[in-house]
Amino acid sequence: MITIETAPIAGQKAGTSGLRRKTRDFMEPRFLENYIQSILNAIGGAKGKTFVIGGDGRYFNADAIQTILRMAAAQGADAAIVGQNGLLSTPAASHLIRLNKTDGGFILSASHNPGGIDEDFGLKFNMPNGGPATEAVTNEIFAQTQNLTSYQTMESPAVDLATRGQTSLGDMAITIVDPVADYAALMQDLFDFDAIRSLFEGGFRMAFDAMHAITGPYATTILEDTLAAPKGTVRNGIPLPDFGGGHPDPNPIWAKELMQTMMADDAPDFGAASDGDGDRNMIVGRGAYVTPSDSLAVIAAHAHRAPGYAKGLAGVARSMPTSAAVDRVAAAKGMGCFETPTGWKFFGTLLDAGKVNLCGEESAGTGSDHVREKDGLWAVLMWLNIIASTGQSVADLMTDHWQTYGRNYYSRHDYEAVDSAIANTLMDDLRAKLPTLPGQTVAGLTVSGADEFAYDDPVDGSHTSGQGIRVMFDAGARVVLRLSGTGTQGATIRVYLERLEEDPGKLHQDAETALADVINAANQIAEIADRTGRAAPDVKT
Ligand code: VG1
Ligand code: CO
Repeated sequence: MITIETAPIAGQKAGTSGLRRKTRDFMEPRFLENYIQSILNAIGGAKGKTFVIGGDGRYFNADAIQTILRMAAAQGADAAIVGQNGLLSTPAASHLIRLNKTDGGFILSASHNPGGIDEDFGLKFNMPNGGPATEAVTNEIFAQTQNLTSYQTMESPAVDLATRGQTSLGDMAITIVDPVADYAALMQDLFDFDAIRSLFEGGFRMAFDAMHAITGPYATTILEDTLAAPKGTVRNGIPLPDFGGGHPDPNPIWAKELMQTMMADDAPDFGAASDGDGDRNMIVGRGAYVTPSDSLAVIAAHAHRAPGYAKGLAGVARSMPTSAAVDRVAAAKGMGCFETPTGWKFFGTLLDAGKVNLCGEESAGTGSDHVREKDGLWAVLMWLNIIASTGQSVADLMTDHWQTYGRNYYSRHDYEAVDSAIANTLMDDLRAKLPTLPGQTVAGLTVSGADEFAYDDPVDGSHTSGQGIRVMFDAGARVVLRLSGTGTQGATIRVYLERLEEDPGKLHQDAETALADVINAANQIAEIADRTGRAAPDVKT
């Protein structure tokens, strides 16, 4: 073991999901080592512990894993379980942490952010329950980064990550595992694979876009090799260090090719995509894009059709900016329903306590208590199970859903790489005027309430404030504004827009049209165009 002197590096503070920076920042001397040491210090050291290690395969993935292995081995860790070639999707890593009853895991990913030496890299620590470090642990890691004086590592040649089986580093045992096998077995336990296989054997066609990211091998094994989907169902299925130069974010903007395929006359029956690290999903039927908020609500209504959820759901949880569509299903079915801050780390206590077994976010994250992360392929398989069990198309499922529960029209507008000072002032000024808003009429909508979201965790009692500004209007309309916590450049302002429609004759409008008044109201209240100088958002999802 060697001890290397170091000094704190400013700003090593995790955002919504771990620490994300430009890849070159992570490659700076001591940057990665400092952060790993801070994590190990925050959890009481590595001695005697077992960790799961893997990432989404982006540039610097394998190098970072070697650094973690050396530091863990030098500091007395018992064992490491590493995905072959350093690959593990985020949900598969969460599953391995739980399955092997380990002490946590290191996940290397900047998720939906582009990869490559000039793009983004990230690292996050997950806890023994398989979920992202809680706010308390995240804060302790940050405190450690600010007081660091040294780290411990060892000198050794690189561990061979390509060969499955047992190896070691110093006294630490290392198992290189098939990244897919245990995860695929878990999916087989949860879903009716026979029914889904019959669907494909009956000629059902699907397009799955892995976006050159981590889900390629998972989707190929599960969809094509196990469920008999035709070869070629999985597109862009080989993970690349730069994701083929793309932006591995599964939404209609970044998964444009898939959208074109699904909107064409000869479209397949079903389309789906996942993100860089495999925890997000996009669901699209022939000619029918499903918003993530609606997807969550549909799953809540139909989850009992999948064998793993046959007993029904105890409760559901959604992040605050996610639409209230799932709340309406929960109310109708008598399920518990919770509203949490943005980020999967806030679902962990509710899942562990058995209060909820389905969670979701408007940002294309859906998952259940089978792991403690959102899970892209899980959501896709859930939809396939629902389609196989109901015999309905995606479009028909959506129409039925809206007729039963009403439709929460929804859109998110992102203003990216805004000057941080401008974005912060916009939020500060908006916060200051919240008390004056109720009763005012803006763009024809009357404000019924306005506040800044704070959360009291009903399980561990922790309090989290400053989680987004929300303005509620009469008739079920709402605007939410918050600043992104995953970007690496300037500030991203996210504007979340929603309006409930219960008139059966108005359930099939274009979302942006249906939300026109809400969009105008948001812009007037927050003065977005004036302050940012942007006439329109960069991305609408
Ligand atoms: C975004 C999403 C949030 C999600 C987070 C991590 O955070 O809005 O819902 O949990 O990314 O997703 P933010 O702070 O930029 O809005 V992922 O796929 O990076 O693990
Ligand atoms: Co992700």
